[in-house]
Amino acid sequence: MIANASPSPPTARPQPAAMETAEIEQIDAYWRACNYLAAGMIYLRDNPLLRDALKPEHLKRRLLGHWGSSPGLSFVYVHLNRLIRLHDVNAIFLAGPGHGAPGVLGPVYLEGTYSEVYPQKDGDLSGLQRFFHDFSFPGGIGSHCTPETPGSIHEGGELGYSVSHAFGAAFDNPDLLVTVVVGDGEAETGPLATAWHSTKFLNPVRDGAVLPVLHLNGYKINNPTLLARIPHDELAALFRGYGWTPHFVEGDDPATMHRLMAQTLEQCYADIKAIQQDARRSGKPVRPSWPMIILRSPKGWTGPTVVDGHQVEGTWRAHQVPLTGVRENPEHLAQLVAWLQSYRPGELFDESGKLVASLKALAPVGNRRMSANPHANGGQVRRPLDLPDFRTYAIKVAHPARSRFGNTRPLG
Ligand SMILES: Cc1ncc(C[n+]2csc(CCOP(=O)(O)OP(=O)(O)O)c2C)c(N)n1
Repeated sequence: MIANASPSPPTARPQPAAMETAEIEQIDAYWRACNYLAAGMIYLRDNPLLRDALKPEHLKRRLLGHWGSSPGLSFVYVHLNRLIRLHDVNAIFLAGPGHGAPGVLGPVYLEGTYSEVYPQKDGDLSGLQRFFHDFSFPGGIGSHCTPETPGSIHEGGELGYSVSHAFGAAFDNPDLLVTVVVGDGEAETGPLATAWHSTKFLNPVRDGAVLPVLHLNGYKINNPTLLARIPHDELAALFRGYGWTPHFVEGDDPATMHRLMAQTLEQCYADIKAIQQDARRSGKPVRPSWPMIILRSPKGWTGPTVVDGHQVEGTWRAHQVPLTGVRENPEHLAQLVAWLQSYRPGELFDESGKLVASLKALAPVGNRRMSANPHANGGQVRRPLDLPDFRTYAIKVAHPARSRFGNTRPLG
């Protein structure tokens, strides 16, 4: 276990500058594109950019996928993109709630990696149609962050292992920032609750860093979550007790949340760099209090607010498919159109169906894209295993049945 750091206060640094309004509008437009794709994946099999009036035959017969988690996941993703561009960060992204894959697949598609790996889903209109059509479709794209998802090393199907996987990726990887979104439902599993302690084994001299974003959207399928219900101070104290420094990003107004998230991420990144620089300069593997983010945002953020008189946004009803029966119910169909159009796809995609150039420029390029990072794409970072000849470890037995040897030590 790593020794505790001395209680000296961290060096004071200037606060990161607040985002300008124009930049907020840009990042919000990129996030709208992500949300449009997430909803499109769940509902549409044709007419991907609503260039024709939406008809029942354009819709999937079986609606599958999880909307509720998706806007929060892509919110974190687009802000990490900004951090990567600003500071040339070597980062990867793990989605604990891997069922929210639409919120990850969207940004992965928008940054071009999806089309590079699967050229039949290139970034134009027909590629987009195939991308939507194939999501959660037999033989198509998995409904979770399956291993085929570029940049995914954590599927998130069985909840509970995201933080352990994140630390596994950071150990012995000094340059890597592993960001991991943890669902508040997932956080109630035994494996996840214990994994918060992993900082006790993280050596800032030799290992990379893990930046968890605990996503308090309040519900785990149909039930409220514990961490979203306890008082603020108790929640902060809990994470301080685990050895983290929690930073809160809370609200539902997109512009305010963009500003706050950008500032918080920059603060956390600066703290991580300072911890690593101090440790690497002194060579002392002390255990600091690492930063983490607690993101409290509505479940199904920006989705349908009320359906059939019931509140959906911000409740358990947003977990999976927030509007059902859209092929049969004209009112729901109209509501789906209004929802999709609320992202203003006409402003986000050009004539050919590609993301407009001004937004494309917001993603990192090449291997700095989290979806293209070699650390998160199978087989790209390989070293041959050190496999000595096992025969040389055989025990010489002079007299059978008269000598005693243990097996575990030579095997080890
Ligand atoms: C170990 C385990 N238990 C139960 C489930 C079923 N399950 C799928 S999603 C979900 C709710 C997850 O809630 P949360 O982690 O908060 O994610 P979000 O609310 O963002 O969807 C549950 C219980 C599961 N996938 N894995």
